[in-house]
Amino acid sequence: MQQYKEIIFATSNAHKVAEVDLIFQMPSIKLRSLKDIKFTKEIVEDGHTFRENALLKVQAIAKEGYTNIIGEDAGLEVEALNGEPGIYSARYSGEPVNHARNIQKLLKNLEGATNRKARFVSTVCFMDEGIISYFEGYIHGEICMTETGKKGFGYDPIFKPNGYQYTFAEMEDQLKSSISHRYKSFTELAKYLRSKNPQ
Ligand code: ITT
Repeated sequence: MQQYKEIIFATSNAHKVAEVDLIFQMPSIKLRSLKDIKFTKEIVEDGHTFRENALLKVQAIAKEGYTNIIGEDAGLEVEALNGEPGIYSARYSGEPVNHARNIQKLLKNLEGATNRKARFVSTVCFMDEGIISYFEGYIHGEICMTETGKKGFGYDPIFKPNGYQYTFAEMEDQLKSSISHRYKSFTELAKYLRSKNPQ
């Protein structure tokens, strides 16, 4: 039976690592980040979908000789903007990545819009000795008129999930990590791993 002792999480985003540490409670698995394996090259994310970009992250690390790898591509889709910024969420307002500028651009593009519905998407790609599987997670909510809160990252200060009166950036880390798009995709991955490796 396959044992998953060590899995590389192909991300350089420390917030994602912290969130996944809260979500992914599997004692038999040690998640190692790119920082842990001292991988510092840039991974070019030029795919056309979340899946393609998640796979590119996995492939970049597979080239280094690792076999069990997670890549996640995530983003925000705004209904009134036809799904923008989507896969371009990180670089919505250009290079270098700047979350404050991205938020300003999004709020400007939504000026006057009555439909402020949006969703976060998380697509996880897992490579397991060459076998590729994908897991998706979504959370629906709306884009606020202004920024509120200092926690989290990215668009968190302007995203209010449905059923809550405050933004992701105002929530305790534990709460965001129990309802988010990332919670859903990584919980699906955890189920898959448990089914292959009962504890
Ligand atoms: P890696 O590629 O190294 O994993 P990244 O931050 O570049 O890290 P993504 O390519 O998945 O990650 O970028 C997605 C962007 O979408 C990210 O920069 C944020 O702007 C936004 N985003 C994704 N998840 C988010 C979340 O939980 N809260 C707020 N914004 C998020």
